Amino acid sequence: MIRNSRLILALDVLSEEKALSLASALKDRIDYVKVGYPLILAAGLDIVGEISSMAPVIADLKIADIPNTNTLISEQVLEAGAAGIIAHAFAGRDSLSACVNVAREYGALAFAVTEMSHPGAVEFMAPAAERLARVAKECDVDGVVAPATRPERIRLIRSIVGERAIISPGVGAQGGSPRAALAAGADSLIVGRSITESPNPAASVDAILREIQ
Ligand code: NUP
Repeated sequence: MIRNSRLILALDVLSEEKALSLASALKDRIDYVKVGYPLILAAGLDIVGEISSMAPVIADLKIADIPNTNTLISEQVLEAGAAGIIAHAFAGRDSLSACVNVAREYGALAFAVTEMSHPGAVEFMAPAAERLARVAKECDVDGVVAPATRPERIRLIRSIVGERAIISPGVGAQGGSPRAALAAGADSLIVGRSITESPNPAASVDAILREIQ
């Protein structure tokens, strides 16, 4: 099932039926399905287990609370079947470590956000991104999230996190180039709307795969 496509499908749709049909149609072309608040709030936490039966799920809850609450959130979503979680690094070492510790207990992956992909991230996150990347490394995350919209930032974050995975959202709908993000050092691309809103999602995935392989 895992094809090492370097593609993570962001499934930000609001219908369980649409989510399951997209996951089923695309599962052999992608490495992970990323689900977040939109789908989990709309369809319920069980959607994590349902999609996990087709492809491993990364739960993008951008966990950013006190350590105890982070532990409880991580446990809930990993118990539901997620293979990975995404937390914010800005809540600090203790909060991020809480997520990493729970991920280890479940044999799951833990990712930390260093700098987000949207324009507003340059206000507060970009100036702190290098420190956030160092915190992520010190907390022994498996990987970090860095912006495909600003490949030069991926390059910088790569110089800090070394061999750890970099997963990058922001291609397609947010304007980033898949090839530029990978050339800058991203390991995998997180792609949502340019696939999920396409009239032919499988063809859209194939077009991205052709572009990056
Ligand atoms: O910095 C980030 N930017 C971003 O877009 C961190 C994220 N986790 N994301 C998520 O990636 C976002 O919430 C969405 O699920 C996906 C990008 O989707 P799209 O812009 O390709 O539709």
